[in-house]
Amino acid sequence: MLLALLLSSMLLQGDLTPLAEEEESDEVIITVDSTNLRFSPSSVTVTEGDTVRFFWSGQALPHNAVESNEVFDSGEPQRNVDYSFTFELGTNGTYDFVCEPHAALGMVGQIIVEPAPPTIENNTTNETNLNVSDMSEDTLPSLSVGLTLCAVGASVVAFRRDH
Ligand SMILES: [Cu+2]
Repeated sequence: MLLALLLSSMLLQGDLTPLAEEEESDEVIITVDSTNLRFSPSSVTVTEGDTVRFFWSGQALPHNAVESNEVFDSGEPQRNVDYSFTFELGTNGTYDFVCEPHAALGMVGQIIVEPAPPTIENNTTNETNLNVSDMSEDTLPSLSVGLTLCAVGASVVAFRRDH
């Protein structure tokens, strides 16, 4: 019984999690580490729709972040930079970038953009969102059916043991 309940709640969470993630748009911050000559982190993996923010302030040296194919460019090297770039849908791929003044010293980085999870058509999404609010009503019947089956099974086992 307890196991069935646990399994049911795990399944429920499994159903809800992808929906929650779909609406999230994350921001990943890349800064400069204490050596003054490295991006930190120098390699990140994001998902389409996410924003990468190059952020540092009060640096000893001026830095920038320029993508190899000029996909993004934070501009002139500066000690204070706050530059954001959002990877829109369809931009999945690998992006190499450098700090121009320090590229030769190894101040380089890489951003891997993974495809966004398959999107549901707008109509379907709305329906799904509606269903989430009605989730308790929708899932309770199936939950009780499952529990009833478990109870029947348990009593059959008990019956056999008794006889
Ligand atoms: Cu630099």
